[in-house]
Amino acid sequence: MGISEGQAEAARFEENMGDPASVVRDAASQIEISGFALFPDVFSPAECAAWAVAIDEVLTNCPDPATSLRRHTGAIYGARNLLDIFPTAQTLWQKEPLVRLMTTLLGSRFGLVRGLFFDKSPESNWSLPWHQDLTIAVLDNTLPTTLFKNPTRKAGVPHVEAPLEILEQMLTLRIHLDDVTPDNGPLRVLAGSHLANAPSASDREVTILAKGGDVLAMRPLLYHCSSSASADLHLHRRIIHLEFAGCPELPDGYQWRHFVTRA
Ligand SMILES: O=C(O)CCC(=O)C(=O)O
Repeated sequence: MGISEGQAEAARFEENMGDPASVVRDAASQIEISGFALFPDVFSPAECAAWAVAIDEVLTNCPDPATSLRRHTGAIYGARNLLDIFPTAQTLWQKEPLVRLMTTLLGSRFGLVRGLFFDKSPESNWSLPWHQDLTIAVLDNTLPTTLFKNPTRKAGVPHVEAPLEILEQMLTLRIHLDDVTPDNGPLRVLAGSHLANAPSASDREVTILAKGGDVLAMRPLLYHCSSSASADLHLHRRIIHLEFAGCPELPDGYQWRHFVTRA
């Protein structure tokens, strides 16, 4: 039931594609209620293919194992610090309806604060349990604070768990470079769970199926998980994952590591 519901939502957006304002209005209200919305055909197959090749080249030549994440076989399954190693990620999102969506949900001062890359395939397979995305990348995570928690370093970059007030003003764009089918480890989300403290048994589970070029917008507080891809399938499931925040300033003297505004 989750799958057909996700497809119906995507079809509704497609019908409205002639009117960008109403596409964004519908998506913004869906995100407020359910925590996510899927935008079909934002990028072309040619753009997705070019980015997949360019990222693969960067990661293949990246000597840092904490940035270019690999299996012991050498297969790449993802990357941290995408904004540093693939600067195109700092600008590729600057198009409609994405900018209008972010302005609507985050306000006019929003900026891009972190980029990741995921590549799931039988050679680089993985699954993740239900979770929320709570950490942000900052310049210095050693400053005294009662608001930020659990300082860590990921690929050399200081991170902290952010307070709810900041996470509620964030939005993630997942740009699909490949089709996502029920068999290649789709993301599953619990609709509406971004509004609660914990997932509940009555939450509606939705499987996010997509075409290459589609963009999923989701709140980081939305509970999500994903299963492994089927072993007999040879499709990649590559995703550029970009996180945006509504406000350039952070409390307690903390600073975002990146805050990329639109040109
Ligand atoms: O792409 C996936 O399968 C899961 C990624 C994820 O859980 C995350 O972004 O936190």
